[in-house]
Amino acid sequence: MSSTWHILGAGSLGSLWACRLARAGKAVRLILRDEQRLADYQATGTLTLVEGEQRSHYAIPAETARGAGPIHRLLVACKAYDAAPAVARLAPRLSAGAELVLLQNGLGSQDEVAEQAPHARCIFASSTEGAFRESDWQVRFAGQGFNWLGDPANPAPPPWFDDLQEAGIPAEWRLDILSRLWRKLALNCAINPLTVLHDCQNGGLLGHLPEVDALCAELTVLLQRCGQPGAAENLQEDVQRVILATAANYSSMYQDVRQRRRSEIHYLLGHALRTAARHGLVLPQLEHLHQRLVDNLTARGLPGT
Ligand code: NAD
Ligand code: KPL
Repeated sequence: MSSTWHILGAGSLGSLWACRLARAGKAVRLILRDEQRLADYQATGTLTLVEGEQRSHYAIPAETARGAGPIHRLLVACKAYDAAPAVARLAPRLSAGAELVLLQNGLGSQDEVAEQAPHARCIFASSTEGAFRESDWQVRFAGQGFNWLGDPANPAPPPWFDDLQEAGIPAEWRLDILSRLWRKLALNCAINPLTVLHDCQNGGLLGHLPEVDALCAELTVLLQRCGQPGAAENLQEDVQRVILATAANYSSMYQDVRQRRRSEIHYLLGHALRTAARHGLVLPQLEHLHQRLVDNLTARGLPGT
């Protein structure tokens, strides 16, 4: 089986992973959105990774979904709302037993992707690394972090897992990946929407702690009810710890909204509320937060889903 890493989405995280894998000598191919993006990339010919003052250039081959040849290993590095449609376009090229690594934040997109690729193995990832695009085809590695990977359907790590260490991508294989993704989702639900509504850095929420605590209380009930008691433990303390540790940062949702990009609300707060509804739970604080956020996004002319 080919050991090529196909990278779907050459945005911030996709480029960060592609450059590090290429630097370690792994075979990497980018899959770009359309012929226009491919022509743009080919005019430049390289991806640039910026780390501090250092700039490294990698001539990684690229194609579109219409390229030829089977795909055995695919890193899905699109936003959560783009992941399933992007994988659907590639479905005819996925080999039997193909492995997909899903980098999306939040929950819900992983199941949407699995529906489009029923014969593939879907490996879920939760990342705290930070990267952003300085310009087209140039990504800055902005925050050291970590990656947890796991497969809720199969405890065995994939045979290529050591590629990550060889590429300097910090990663651990976890049997409790769903718990990690739920915990991150809960942190994001307690922090990110409020930073948009109060127009503040994460640290600005120290002035709104009763509101944060009320959300944490409902998120704790939800996590316990939906079979994720581990993700519920000490949530309120952890949220306050993250607010303090990231006080000077703007949340990812704040940045999306500021840059007039669609947010991933559907896979964060939206997923929390859909799960609550399935369990017959009424969570008034979270529902009110969701409504305020949708109103806020709509008033800015941004999608509320
Ligand atoms: P991004 O917007 O920078 O990159 C996504 C890329 O996917 C874009 O280049 C877009 O053109 C491309 N894309 C969309 N549809 C496509 C298609 N059909 N075919 C090919 N390419 C397609 O997003 P990002 O910041 O890298 O985030 C990706 C995911 O990782 C998100 O769910 C995000 O929440 C999560 N995440 C990001 C960071 C970070 O620091 N950037 C950190 C942790 C988690
Ligand atoms: O993950 C985050 C984000 O901004 O998306 C933190 C920093 C934890 C805030 O929720």
